Amino acid sequence: MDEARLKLAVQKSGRLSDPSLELLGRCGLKLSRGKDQLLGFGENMPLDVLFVRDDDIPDLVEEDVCDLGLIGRNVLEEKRLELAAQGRAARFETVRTLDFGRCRLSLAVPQESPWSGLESLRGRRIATTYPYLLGDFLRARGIRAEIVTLSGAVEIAPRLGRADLICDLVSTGSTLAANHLREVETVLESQALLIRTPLPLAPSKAEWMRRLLLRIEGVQQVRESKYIMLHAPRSALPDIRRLLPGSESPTIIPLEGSSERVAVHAVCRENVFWETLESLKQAGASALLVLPVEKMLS
Ligand code: PRT
Ligand code: ZN
Repeated sequence: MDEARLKLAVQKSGRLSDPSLELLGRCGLKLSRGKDQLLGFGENMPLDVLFVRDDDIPDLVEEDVCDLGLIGRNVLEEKRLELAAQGRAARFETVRTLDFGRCRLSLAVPQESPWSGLESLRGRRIATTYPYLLGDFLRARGIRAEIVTLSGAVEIAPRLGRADLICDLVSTGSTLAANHLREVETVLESQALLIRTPLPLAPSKAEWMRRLLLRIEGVQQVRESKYIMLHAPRSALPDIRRLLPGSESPTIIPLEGSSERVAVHAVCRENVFWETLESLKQAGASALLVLPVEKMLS
């Protein structure tokens, strides 16, 4: 592989694949990739993407095969604890928290099982694919329970008699409901992260990493940001400024033929909801217009 190009590990096929590629696309990356090819070549940036199983991503960054990786916090923290158990410190750093892949690692008991807090865990068998995270959670709370490590299909373990309860990832909760399980406690909140090797990079790579991070920041800001335009009487400006969500200093433009009314333009770094528009209207605003923001660089 070319040493002058950044290498980024991304999940090949799974829940993180599409949002990861979408993020890179929004950062301007054009990737050429043959069908089923493991390596995508960045046509317009010195950045190549390696497509792998998500579980391999921390190792690839650890072992310097890749400079960067997009990975769920759950997988990363499990790996960190696994390395710690072997007396090794992890050699990856989190550089950005991303706004996709949200889920939580939770404890769930069979619907009819009584639950009176963490005490109910003592001496029970808990099935999971995250033995290190669960072990750490139990240790920190002084609870002794048996961890049953499985490689998948955790949600059916109680029905099969292999465990009393489970510790698994949840997003909507419909898998738990379908398996007559009830979520009782969160072990870890998770979302996708961008990780990097802690090793220093060659200057050209470091420069592209810096640019990529700035673009990711821009993409994240834009998702929430809106451009808002409205007309208002000058006297209402203090109220209107208070109501504009997450905006710094709006632009005030005089309106032709009126000394009393002005146009207000502002970038709001939060979503603008109907309630906000209604309050603005009540404060005296008219001709309200909310536009999406395409790109942003500050
Ligand atoms: O093949 P590979 O090893 O790469 O993929 P994988 O099967 O290990 O992972 P994948 O694609 O299922 O998930 C990748 C990452 O997505 C996870 O490590 C999490 O960081 C994140 N993520 C977000 C989730 C979920 N949401 C999620 N709901 N990962 C798994 N689930 C599963 C969960 O295990 C359970 O079976 O979905 C089910 C529950 O979903 P709900 O919506 O019914 O609650
Ligand atoms: Zn996996």
